[in-house]
Amino acid sequence: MSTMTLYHSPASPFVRKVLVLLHETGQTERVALHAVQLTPVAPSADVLHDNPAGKIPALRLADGTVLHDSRVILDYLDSQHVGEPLIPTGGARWRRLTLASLADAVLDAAVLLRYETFLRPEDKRWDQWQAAQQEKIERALAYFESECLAELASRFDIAAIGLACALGYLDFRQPQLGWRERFPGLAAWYADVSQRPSMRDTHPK
Ligand SMILES: N[C@@H](CCC(=O)N[C@@H](CS)C(=O)NCC(=O)O)C(=O)O
Repeated sequence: MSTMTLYHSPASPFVRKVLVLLHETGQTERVALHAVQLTPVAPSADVLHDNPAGKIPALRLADGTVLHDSRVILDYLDSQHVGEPLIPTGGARWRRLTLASLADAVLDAAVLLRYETFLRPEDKRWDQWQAAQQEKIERALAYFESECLAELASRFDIAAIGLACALGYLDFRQPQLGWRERFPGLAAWYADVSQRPSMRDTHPK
């Protein structure tokens, strides 16, 4: 039976990270989804009630406590299962959290780019700002490609979940970036992890 409620949109890559972790740790049944639609300029009243920042994901626990953002929620949910933690507790912890943070930086830039092109009126757009967000994405992916392939392949943990959701979001919202051609190692890794049930069941739409 569900004891927690997750504010959810099937397009949100930050929400997807939570869903993938729930799936990977066998906790899907514990969380009910509360569908919302929101943008920075059209917030959801329900979300605002529970998260003054107006952002998803936010997770309401059985006792009414609300957790946000995705990093906090992942940390909490990872403490709620008996399997091997997806946020390592040993020496690898800080490295893996740092890689997860870099994956989140890709997502932040990609979500901002999406808002810039989808929400901002055309006469107010700023090409240089868009280019700078795109460069952030490219620098981060170049680092993952040149430094992290073996680490990523070693375990589908917090870092790998973050990057997989980020690459899935680029495919969904920024396909014109053509990241696969420039980062073939990441493309091969992503093709592999995309087959996991947790990734297949949470495809953005
Ligand atoms: N750092 C946050 C980012 C969450 C985020 O930006 N979510 C987007 C949806 S993908 C959102 O709620 N946007 C609405 C807004 O920015 O007001 C997290 O990790 O949860």
